Amino acid sequence: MEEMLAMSGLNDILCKIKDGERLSIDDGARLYRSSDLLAVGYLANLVRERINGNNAYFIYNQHINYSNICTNLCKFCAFGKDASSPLAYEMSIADIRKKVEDRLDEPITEIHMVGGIHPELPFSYYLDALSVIKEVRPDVHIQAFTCVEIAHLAGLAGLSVADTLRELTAAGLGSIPGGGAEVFSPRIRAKTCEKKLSGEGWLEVAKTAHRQGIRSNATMLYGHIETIEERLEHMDMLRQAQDETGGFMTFIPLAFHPKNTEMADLSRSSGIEDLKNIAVARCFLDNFPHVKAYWVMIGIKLAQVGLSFGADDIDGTVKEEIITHMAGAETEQAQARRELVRIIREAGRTPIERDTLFNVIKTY
Ligand code: V47
Repeated sequence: MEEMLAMSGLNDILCKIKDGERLSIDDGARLYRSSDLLAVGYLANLVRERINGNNAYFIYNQHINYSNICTNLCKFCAFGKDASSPLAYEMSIADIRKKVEDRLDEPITEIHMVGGIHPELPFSYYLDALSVIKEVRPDVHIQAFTCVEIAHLAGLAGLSVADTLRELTAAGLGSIPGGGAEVFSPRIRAKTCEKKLSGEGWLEVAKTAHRQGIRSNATMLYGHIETIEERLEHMDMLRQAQDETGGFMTFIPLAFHPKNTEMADLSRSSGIEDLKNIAVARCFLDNFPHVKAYWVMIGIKLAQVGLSFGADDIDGTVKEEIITHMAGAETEQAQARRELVRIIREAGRTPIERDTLFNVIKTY
């Protein structure tokens, strides 16, 4: 394989990876532009196995999207709706309670809760949403509200981000999911999500959380109008933030789904693109402990292959996913735990059910 790498012109990157040397943006661009997918995957697998051995993680989780009403209305999003849309919805606190109660017989350890930037819900709604989940299911870890939502909540509360996070944590927030990062480039934000919190703003919320001991994830939405360099600059900003705080757990490349969005003329990403985004991220983000192949977006079969291309996590059981399915995802709504275990085993990895913070629940 290493002879193959010499042939693919990536030998110097192999040496850097073996020596634990950080890759430059230029190295990352060469990996993206290489036509030798197996060579790129081999490099990513070296990093993956150095950091995570043969482990492949999953979680038993539940998604709750409390409302799709959103004032940002990003061009790549099919989920967010104006309040006047017939497709707009908003859960009451009683609805959220019912969602949690309905699945009390399942061994769910994490509730992932995000929504849009709602123009009217008060700060108390978000505190009550957290509290009611904890009341019904006290042991569950709540991973909720993207950095974009948290900046909005701080505005609603009239508090600093740090104090807002203190209030949210007191009500039950455990950690922060990686959404809302998109691509940090101001060019991409101006063209696709001009009303959204800036990339710097997103990073500032994440770093503030980390300084308080709140862990978070990071995403990158790829496969629309961004360039390879913009992807790498995005990851470079994440890598620098991680050097400062060490608070990120997982990086999740998100494959753009165009259906029902204002960018519906674009095509879906290819399997090669999906695997390259996982692999380049694994090589480039040397200080991120985990890289996730999110099966909801790339399908369970490609997520399985992703476990040999740098990914060590495939997210979880999920069951009710709206954001990607509104945008045309044809993947399942849920995966049974035994199915996740089976596909990980078949990939030759050790299936590990984890909690949100990567404590081991069970090794299969
Ligand atoms: O922030 C929106 C993205 C994100 C589309 O932290 C789209 O573990 C593809 O962040 N096509 C929400 N993507 C999902 C998310 C997430 C999911 C699972 C796990 C974690 C985690 C985070 O989805 C949004 C946005 O970046 N998104 N529209 C679309 N059409």
